[in-house]
Amino acid sequence: MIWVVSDIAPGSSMIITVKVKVVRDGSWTNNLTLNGNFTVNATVTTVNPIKTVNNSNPVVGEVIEYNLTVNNTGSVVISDNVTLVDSLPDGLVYAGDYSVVGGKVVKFAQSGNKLIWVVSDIAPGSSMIITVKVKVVRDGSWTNNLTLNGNFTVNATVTTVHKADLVIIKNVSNKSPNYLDKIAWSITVVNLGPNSAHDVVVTDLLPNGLVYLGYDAAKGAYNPITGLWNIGVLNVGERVVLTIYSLVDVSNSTIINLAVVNSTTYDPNMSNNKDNESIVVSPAADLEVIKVSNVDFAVVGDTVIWTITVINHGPDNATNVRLFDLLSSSLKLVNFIVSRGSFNKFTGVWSLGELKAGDNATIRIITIALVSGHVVNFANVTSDVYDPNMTNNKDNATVNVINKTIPPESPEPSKPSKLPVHSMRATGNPILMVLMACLLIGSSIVYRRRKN
Ligand SMILES: [Ca+2]
Ligand SMILES: [Ca+2]
Repeated sequence: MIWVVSDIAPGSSMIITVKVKVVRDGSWTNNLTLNGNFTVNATVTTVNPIKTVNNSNPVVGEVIEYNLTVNNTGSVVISDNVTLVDSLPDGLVYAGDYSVVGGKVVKFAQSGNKLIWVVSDIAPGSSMIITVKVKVVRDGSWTNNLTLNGNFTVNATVTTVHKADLVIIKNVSNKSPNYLDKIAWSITVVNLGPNSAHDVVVTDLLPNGLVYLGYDAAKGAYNPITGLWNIGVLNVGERVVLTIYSLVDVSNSTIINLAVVNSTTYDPNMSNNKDNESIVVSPAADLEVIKVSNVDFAVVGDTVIWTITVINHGPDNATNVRLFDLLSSSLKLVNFIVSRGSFNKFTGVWSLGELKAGDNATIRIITIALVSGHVVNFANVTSDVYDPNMTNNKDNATVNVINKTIPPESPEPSKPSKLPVHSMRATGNPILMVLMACLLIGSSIVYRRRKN
């Protein structure tokens, strides 16, 4: 800007007042030159506010520190009062403490969410730093504005990290159950903090080979279809347990059961959010014995044939199958026929070897009844493979043997046909029977005549 002036009276001054606008922070020296010789200047100093925070990712409840810095970038001391207004957003509250380095606080006031400092005495080239403590009270992203003299505004933003380290532990009541055993799985979830965890969900779907029976949970509900256990909020230090009851419906296999915990709250350590437990199920074979005799009644000296069938109902092959059938001393072994394996007539052990699932085998033992009475013959089967149902592993058959020389007791009316026919020959009187029959027929004829 150039002015050409004149008419300045002796002893008086001419004053030109010119308005300029400060467009950048800094220290600006403005030179005035008169006729190209005299140069005078004036320097204006601007202040440069800066706002920083010591932790831009705090958690709720944490006290964080903001540094409000006012730099004097000029060459003169800032002696005018400078007003700093710090506007705290919803999620932050003043923690009741601040400290100052450099400069002087003329006044401090708190008005609502605003913290107001009036400061001065900031030396050139130095800074005044106000460190103010605020507490994070709500989750969110919070921008904190600092305004200097109503003009300059700077800000710092914090985004809360609400975090909770969840841990899941899975156990099983029996790591090596048998086929059709009932086992219980326990899933424990713990919140190690530092915050409560929200929308906590465990995924634990029973794998194939396990039949769901029911569950127990002190908190939340388990859905066996989706495998989701909705826990909801889990507070710091809180521990919850889910027990899932199941039936082992598979054999000869290993089952791995996985459980995973998740939450909408940030988890700083995901390595402990899943756990699995496995079970090893041995092979199983349900063997059944069926023993029958060819007769229910016999006379001493008669032949009695015992047929014993061993069935493997599976689900797996049975190995080293042995049937124990030691004959009663009332019987004399005549012969035997096996569909497989070998029978030791002295020990009464029929060794079948392997019996595949669904297969069956038969032994027929031919005997002679030696003495009268109830002759009971037991058979019992075992194998090296687990049998889930031992109630059908033994069977017996009974034959009533009567002596030829002793008259029979009155035959039971319900089972007359069971009596051997030839026993009548030993004790009955055919002539008497014929006479009685004639008498019955005669009386019947008389009765009919009277009716007519
Ligand atoms: Ca975790
Ligand atoms: Ca069985």
